[in-house]
Amino acid sequence: MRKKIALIGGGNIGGVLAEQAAYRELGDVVLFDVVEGLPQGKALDMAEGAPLVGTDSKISGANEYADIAGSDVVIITAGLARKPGMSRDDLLKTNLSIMKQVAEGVRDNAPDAFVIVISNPLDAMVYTFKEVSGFPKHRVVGMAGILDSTRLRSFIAWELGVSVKDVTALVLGGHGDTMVPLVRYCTVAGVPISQLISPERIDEMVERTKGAGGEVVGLLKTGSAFVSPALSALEMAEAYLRDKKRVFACACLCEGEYGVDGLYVGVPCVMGAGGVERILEVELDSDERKLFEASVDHVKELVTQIEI
Ligand code: TXD
Repeated sequence: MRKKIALIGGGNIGGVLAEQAAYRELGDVVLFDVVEGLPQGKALDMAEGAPLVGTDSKISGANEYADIAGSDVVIITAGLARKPGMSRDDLLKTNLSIMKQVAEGVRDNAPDAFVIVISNPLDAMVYTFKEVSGFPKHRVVGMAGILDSTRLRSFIAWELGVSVKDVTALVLGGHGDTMVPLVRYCTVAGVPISQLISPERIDEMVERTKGAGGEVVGLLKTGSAFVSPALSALEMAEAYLRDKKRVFACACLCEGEYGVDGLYVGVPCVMGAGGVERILEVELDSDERKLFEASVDHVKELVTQIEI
């Protein structure tokens, strides 16, 4: 019996999620959107291409929440994306009302699902989903740090001309300009990057990581990054579905960890069949702690604007 994956939001990221989830046979895929025909058209196109990939995953489009019934995994991209000049926080008001609607639909139709929230402003959206749905914290997580860490991994690999496979990086905190790339924990095959790259270049890569989302928005002009966010969320979904015990930076509900209580913030966690199975508390030096606390304060300020 194949698993069932519901994708709430059939836009740029939703389309890549559907295609990759089905073509990797992670499960049967239901692509949901409020726009009539959009999810159905995308799903039909992907399904017709299946023989070329050899997948037997079913791919369907839906405009009714009843069609996501019994989903094992729900990935949420519903909401507006940024345009040039917009911050992620500018999306709060519009996407907040969308997220409340989505949370009710998922709560009522897929009450046992593991939920990955992607919509921005991420830290506020995942918090909203948790509050409205009432799902347990291990089954509600935000996709952000894994993408930010992946972007930094790419910049390090390009700088040194090494395989991306041998680069690790860790970015914690809120998913915005206050995110905290932990340079001390970035390595190439275990070698700290401080032994391989000058401090000046490391600072430039850290700044590029913080601005990486905006850099793509500025180039696309009509929307934001969609392939790397989709691939990041699929790593998380696969870790859950295949009980892989992967360690990612994700927006998790902290209840005392890192001195944070009652907020979703990007922290390293172990992801497996139990969802967010545990949060790993890594040591932060005084500078890193200061940056992390400033990032948490920004998330706090954003969340105070939410009325559930
Ligand atoms: O790292 C991250 N978390 C970010 C997240 C990385 C990149 C993009 N980030 C955010 O994801 C972005 O700022 C947006 O808030 C979401 C989705 O981005 P995407 O690029 O996929 O946006 P699109 O292409 O506009 O798709 C959004 C879809 C669109 O088809 C709408 O019709 C649909 O959402 N939508 C809804 N679906 C379901 N239910 C409701 N109410 C609804 N409203 C709009």
